[in-house]
Amino acid sequence: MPELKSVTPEKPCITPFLDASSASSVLVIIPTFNEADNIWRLVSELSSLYPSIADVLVIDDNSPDGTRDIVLSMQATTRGLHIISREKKLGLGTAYLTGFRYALEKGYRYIVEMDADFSHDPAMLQSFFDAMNGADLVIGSRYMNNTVNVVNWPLGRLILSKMASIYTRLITGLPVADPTSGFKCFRAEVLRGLDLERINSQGYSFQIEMNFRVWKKGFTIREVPIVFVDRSVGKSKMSKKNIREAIWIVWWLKIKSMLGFL
Ligand SMILES: Nc1nc2c(ncn2[C@@H]2O[C@H](COP(=O)(O)OP(=O)(O)OP(=O)(O)O)[C@@H](O)[C@H]2O)c(=O)[nH]1
Ligand SMILES: [Mg+2]
Repeated sequence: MPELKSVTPEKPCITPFLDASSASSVLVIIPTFNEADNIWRLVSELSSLYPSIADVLVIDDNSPDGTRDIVLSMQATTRGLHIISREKKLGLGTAYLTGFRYALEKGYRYIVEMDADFSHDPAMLQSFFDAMNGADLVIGSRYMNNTVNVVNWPLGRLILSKMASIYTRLITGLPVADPTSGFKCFRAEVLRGLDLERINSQGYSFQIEMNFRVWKKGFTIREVPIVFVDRSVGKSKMSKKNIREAIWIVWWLKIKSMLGFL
């Protein structure tokens, strides 16, 4: 059994796959566009919760608010902090794909997706790591066991998200309670097993498409409960276009899969 690494005094043990004697095996990918008010605190919390276990990769799309400069200034004092700066806003899906390629190239074993706006609590990552034993993809779910763990969302937003989950399950059969969640952890083999070049959806559709492809390849998906808190700082970048895309993507995935083109 490898040496175990403590995270907080209350949680002395972390799951055995995270071997503290080797280099970081986890890469947390955080896409950012105008997250200057969040990124410093998020990176600080991650590096103090998971020292020497998880590296962080920020994918910034030339945020006018200076997000990139904050990350660059933290690099001198923060171990394992990386940044890829893209020239303009190119969308969430391509940001993650860029991060996935980086992770595979560098040999990380576990790859986390996480928003910068504190809707995803860094402390909850511990339960993802625990659940990775025996799973290929762990999804942080707001809607497990018929509960709704969402704080501060307007009712309309909540209904939309919940309906999207039901709709996705009904059309595609994907056995996931929260298919649009953007808080998740992949085993590297899963990303290697997918044809990432063929994925070009964005936003919610990107999450649905990734889950669907992972499921169709026969990988094991597990959900862990999370509490999703609406951002208190900064602006949402989700658009009506993202919602429209998610409506048709489920049919596109289903048809492609039925024809054997997935
Ligand atoms: N690099 C990059 N990051 C993006 C882009 N669009 C959104 N993001 C980031 O992706 C994460 C999720 O975006 P949000 O705007 O919070 O979207 P959301 O969480 O689905 O929606 P809200 O609940 O309204 O906040 C945040 O960290 C954003 O900064 C983009 O085009 N490029
Ligand atoms: Mg958000």
